Amino acid sequence: MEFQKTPGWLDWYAHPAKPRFRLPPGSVDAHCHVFGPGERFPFAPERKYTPCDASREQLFALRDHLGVHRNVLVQATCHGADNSALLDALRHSEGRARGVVTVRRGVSDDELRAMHEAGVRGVRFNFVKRLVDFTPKDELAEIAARIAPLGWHVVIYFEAADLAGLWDFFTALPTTVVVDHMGRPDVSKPLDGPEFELFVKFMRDHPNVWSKVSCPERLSISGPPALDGERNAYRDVVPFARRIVETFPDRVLWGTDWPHPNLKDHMPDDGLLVDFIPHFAVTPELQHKLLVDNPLRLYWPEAGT
Ligand code: 0GY
Repeated sequence: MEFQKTPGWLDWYAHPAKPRFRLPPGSVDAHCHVFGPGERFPFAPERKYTPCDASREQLFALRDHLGVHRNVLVQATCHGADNSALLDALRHSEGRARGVVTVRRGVSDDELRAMHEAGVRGVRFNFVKRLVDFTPKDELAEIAARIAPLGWHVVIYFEAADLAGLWDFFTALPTTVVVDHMGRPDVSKPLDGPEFELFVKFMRDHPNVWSKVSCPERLSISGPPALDGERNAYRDVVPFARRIVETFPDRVLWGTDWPHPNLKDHMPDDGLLVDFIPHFAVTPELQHKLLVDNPLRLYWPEAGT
């Protein structure tokens, strides 16, 4: 099937820089996607955007280029609850990829078992209104109860301003809960202001809550490297990311977010995203937890560290 990209859509970097920061051996990119290819894995009719293609072969090539060892693929909303492209990638990863899927209430036990077999370890609940239509909370609670016995977790994606309203639902979830992109803080607000404090409290009071320290390019207002050089890339995100990494070093994950859906004014160079890591995880110990120990504990506990 032929698909037309959403107007203004920026494609991912075809030739990212080789990172200068050497990732520790065994590092995991714990947030990335595959898109299609649309001809083989059509995008969902209910999608809110149409991406460019980003195949599993291209993802695995990026993995090797960056020095990443393993990937966690997260179902993107443009594929709805059809996880075929993601499952196909897992099955071709030689055990080096795990997945987080989107399912609906009607999913069967056999389907869940087959997904587990392929490497799925979580479901994603998305509350970002520009990306999805509303799903009733009782349906999500039912799904959470179904996947909990499999040892899976729930990944949640929401805007910072919506955390208070979603609090009761999130804090009742029966599994480990992983937040995408630090709950999307508004980095123009103070680090110790009420909005980010609520997110810190969410993690502090609930030891089952983890956070991905990812997507500086989505959160930054100061932006990518400019005339003052790459050392200053996304500098406004650094204090927020540092605070989460240093306060909760055993519950943080990192990911590229390749192929970076819905960016229209700036596409990050994935090599520079790797070089950004030591700005917010400033010691080798913090880096090892973020990139190796924590994701292995959650996604490959059998691999040990
Ligand atoms: C991300 C971010 C976005 C999109 C999705 O599933 C998705 O479509 O997650 C976004 O637009 O902020 O994590 O990929």
